[in-house]
Amino acid sequence: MSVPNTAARSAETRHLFRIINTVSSTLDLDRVLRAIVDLVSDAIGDDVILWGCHVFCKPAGEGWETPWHQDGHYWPIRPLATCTVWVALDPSTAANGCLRVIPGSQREHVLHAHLHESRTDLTLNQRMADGTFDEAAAVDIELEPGQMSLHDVYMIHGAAAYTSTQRRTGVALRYMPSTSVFERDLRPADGKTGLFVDFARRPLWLVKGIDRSGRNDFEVGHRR
Ligand code: NI
Repeated sequence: MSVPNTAARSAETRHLFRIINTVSSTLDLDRVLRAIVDLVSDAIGDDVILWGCHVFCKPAGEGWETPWHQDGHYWPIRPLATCTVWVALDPSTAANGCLRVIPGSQREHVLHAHLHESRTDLTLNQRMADGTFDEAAAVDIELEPGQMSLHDVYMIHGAAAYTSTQRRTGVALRYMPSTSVFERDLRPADGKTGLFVDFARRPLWLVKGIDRSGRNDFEVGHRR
């Protein structure tokens, strides 16, 4: 996410609250979320844990580039597995820096080396080395508000910088199969994003099936 100035940030916050109020008052969210979990199940199996939810908001004219990367580089889930659901709240197009993916790059389940990037106008400071994949194969994932895409933890993806007047907002829901374990003590060695993420206190929700691993903790991080 880019970091807008204070006035822009408060305007974006008000905008997000308006969206959330509108969505929650006009949709049967429970039904929608169950339908999403069923789609995720098709990809990762019948036992599903929700472990993350991020709102991304790139204000008009302030969209930093997200360098090519694989999410698995950053996350303490072993065996590594996650399906991300990206739900568009604004139009997400090539013109305003939509998600770009390298089709099929997830198939071999290989995490490629990432290099430190010293540029400060990026949303991540690690990027894949040049020559490790064919950028010409990239596909733009263009979405209308309410549409969504799913991508695997190994998929190579990124987003171009843009100066469009169209804001781009979306919600990313992160789901893992319960055959994997959210290892709270694990600090992915190279996962330096520049942002502090407290994996030790991250709450988990079992949203379908049972905890197949028997090792995931569904108490930590929840408010009582
Ligand atoms: Ni990513």
